[in-house]
Amino acid sequence: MNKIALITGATSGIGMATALKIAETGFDVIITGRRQDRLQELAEAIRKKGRDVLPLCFDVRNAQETEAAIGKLEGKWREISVLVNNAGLAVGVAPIQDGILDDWERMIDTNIKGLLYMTRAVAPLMIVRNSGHIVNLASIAGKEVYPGGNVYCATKHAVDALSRAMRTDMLKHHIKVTNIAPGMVETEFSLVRYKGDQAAADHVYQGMTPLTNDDIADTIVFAITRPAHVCLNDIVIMPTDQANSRDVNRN
Ligand code: NDP
Ligand code: 8X3
Repeated sequence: MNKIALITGATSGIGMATALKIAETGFDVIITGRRQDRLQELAEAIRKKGRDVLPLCFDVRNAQETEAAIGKLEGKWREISVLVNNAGLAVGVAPIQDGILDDWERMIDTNIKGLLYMTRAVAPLMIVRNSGHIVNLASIAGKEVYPGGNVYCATKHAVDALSRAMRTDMLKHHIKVTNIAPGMVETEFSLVRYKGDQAAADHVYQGMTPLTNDDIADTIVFAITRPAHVCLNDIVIMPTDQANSRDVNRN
């Protein structure tokens, strides 16, 4: 029987590329997100690769929806061996004194609470099988801070801390926890951050070569295909054109 991986936020960017690459590796996949049409399109693409796929449409900010979606899993779909906690977003770049409460709440509720709800729902399915791998999408924003990054950086610092904390809780259950901390990756991330302003989003990557979805998906596939006794704890992956959150080499 093929192994099962669950990827949150598979309707775009890193999550979509990861779902496709994990499927190519031989896993059957559970894909999640809020956009039903995109989940269906991705499910078709995965089926064409000869893999089984289960799309689940829900909002990770909603604890009840999250618990119900995982609680309803049947048969082989309960045997999740890899959970990729990828769903997340930045909203806005305002300095702290001008922060918009709704932006803050969306980031905190998705990036921290959503990741917690998913992990709480899925980890018991791994614990009964005494094995598994949780991959958390943190960020370079979880290692450093930058102007206007305030709450987004705080949520990713929380993910970084949770990865370390989860690793201690999961230790006796033989469950690996990998923290992935990318720099700039060109996805819909900046379009979401700038609330649909395409010119502002394009400006982020102007004159430099960012990472791609596939760069991160390849890294995740590498991490989850190491031998049972090997865990990659923390991976910082940057574009060659970016030294840290603030130093970017542009033409
Ligand atoms: P995208 O905007 O392209 O994708 C984000 C995904 O998250 C979408 O599939 C979206 O699906 C999902 N999502 C957002 N909110 C929710 C929610 N409430 N419930 C369920 N799903 C949700 O961005 P990326 O692929 O770039 O981002 C993926 C992760 O990588 C994020 O955690 C981000 O913080 C992190 N990251 C990104 C970097 C970058 O530069 N791009 C760098 C470092 C980390 P839908 O809207 O359908 O719900
Ligand atoms: C996304 C990377 O540098 O925009 O997490 O915060 S950054």
